[in-house]
Amino acid sequence: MAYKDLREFLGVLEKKGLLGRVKAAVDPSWEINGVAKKLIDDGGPAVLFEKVKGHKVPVLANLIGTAERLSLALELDTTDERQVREEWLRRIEHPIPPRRVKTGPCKENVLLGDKADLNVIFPPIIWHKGDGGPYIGTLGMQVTRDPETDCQNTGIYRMMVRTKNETSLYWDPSQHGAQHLQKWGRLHPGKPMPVAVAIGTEPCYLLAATWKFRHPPAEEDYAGALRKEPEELVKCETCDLQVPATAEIVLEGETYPDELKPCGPFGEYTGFMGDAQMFHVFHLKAITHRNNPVFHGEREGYPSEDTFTWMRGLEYLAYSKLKQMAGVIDVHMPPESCGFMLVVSARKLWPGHVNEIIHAVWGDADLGPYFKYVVVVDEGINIRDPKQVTWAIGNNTQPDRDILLAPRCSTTGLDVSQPYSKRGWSAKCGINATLPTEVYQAEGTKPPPLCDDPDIKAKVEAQWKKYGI
Ligand SMILES: Cc1cc2nc3c(=O)[nH]c(=O)nc-3n(C[C@H](O)[C@H](O)[C@H](O)COP(=O)(O)O)c2cc1C
Ligand SMILES: [Mn+2]
Repeated sequence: MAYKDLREFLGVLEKKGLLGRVKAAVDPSWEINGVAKKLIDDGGPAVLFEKVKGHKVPVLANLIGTAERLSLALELDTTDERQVREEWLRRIEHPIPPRRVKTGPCKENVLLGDKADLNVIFPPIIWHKGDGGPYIGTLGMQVTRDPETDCQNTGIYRMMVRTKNETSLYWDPSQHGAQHLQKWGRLHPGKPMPVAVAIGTEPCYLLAATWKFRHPPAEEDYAGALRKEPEELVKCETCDLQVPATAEIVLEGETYPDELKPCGPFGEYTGFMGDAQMFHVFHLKAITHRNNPVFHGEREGYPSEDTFTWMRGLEYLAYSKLKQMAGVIDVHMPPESCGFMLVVSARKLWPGHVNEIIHAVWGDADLGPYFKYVVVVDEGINIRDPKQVTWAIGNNTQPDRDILLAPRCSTTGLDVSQPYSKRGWSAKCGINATLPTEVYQAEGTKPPPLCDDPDIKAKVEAQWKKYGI
């Protein structure tokens, strides 16, 4: 049975000893940041800060901060990365439409117009020293509707509190929410577009909001697929957007296509501080929330929960696309590369095949902007073991032959390898770290075999006791 809401999931985590409750009062200006960072570094539990100094709403952080909790969110009992990935991809093949309900717990309190005050509902958390202000979204899920197709979208886009009823809203231009606003501006010039924000939902809705799906259907249909039951949605008070009925908090508001204000700086998933930039603005019209709501947020920075949410999703997406190519066996995105590197395991089938695989990554609109480095290794190399990948690169490559450079491609604006004037642009590097069999073949020879025989290794291991070591 799917978790009906965030609270039920927290109950399961608590029973398993995977939720810590902090009863001591914590300072939102630095202490939540510090504790969340230590927990992610140590592979610690999810954490509920019950008392935030000067505020009455408790804060939940580090919810999906380990492979075990990602697996539990999907009600699986394995932490084998490949099994979780297979199951994820199997489930999303069968989207389940949401069930529309008349009302739900998120309507227990309805605050309209002037009664809606962000400062009352959100503890002013500074997630990283140097942030430009308190951020609501890191884990706010923004719901919009495609003005052409009518299909809803949900994505996670940051919001910095500016006043009691105004936040910034940063969605990268490639994100679906931003594309909706761009279409809206064309179809309804000068008018604001409705935006709703759900905070604190059952975990599959959250996971769906981190994935780059093709639409229609909407993220709620994919969330239904992931939890294997329909998501229950309820209509907003001030517009016709539909949000999860059991969300802890829902913000309703609107955004103008041409209105930009400064937002940031903000600590980024790369581990660096991002700079302040001009972003869209969210104007609050209503807040609805459950009784005794929990605010769910996330410290970004590196490492962070992102490793187990959108970064896993990015790897799953790369896998689902590349496995359709002949010869591709597996892909892995080392989380410590922060989304910049993809390692591909492949069986070479023809001359030039490896370069085709590399170009396929860069040529894909969803993958290309992320992967600055694509490394292709032979199928015998364990792509999840950095030692084996480094061994392959060190031994198999000739830099002038096996490194492919592609200039003037795109990258995330958060890539600090470029100075601010060049952000968004990046060269790309492909490394063919497969054994160069074809080069030997061309001169009529074969590459040398490995000096350790797996048969001997297995025999020795099988009778290891005999040696008394
Ligand atoms: C914690 C977290 C914070 C994120 N913050 C942002 C953000 O501020 N802006 C943004 O464009 N994407 C952000 N993302 C990535 C998007 O949520 C992700 O790319 C998602 O696919 C967007 O939804 P869409 O594909 O429907 O546009 C964040 C993801 C997570 C997990
Ligand atoms: Mn989407």
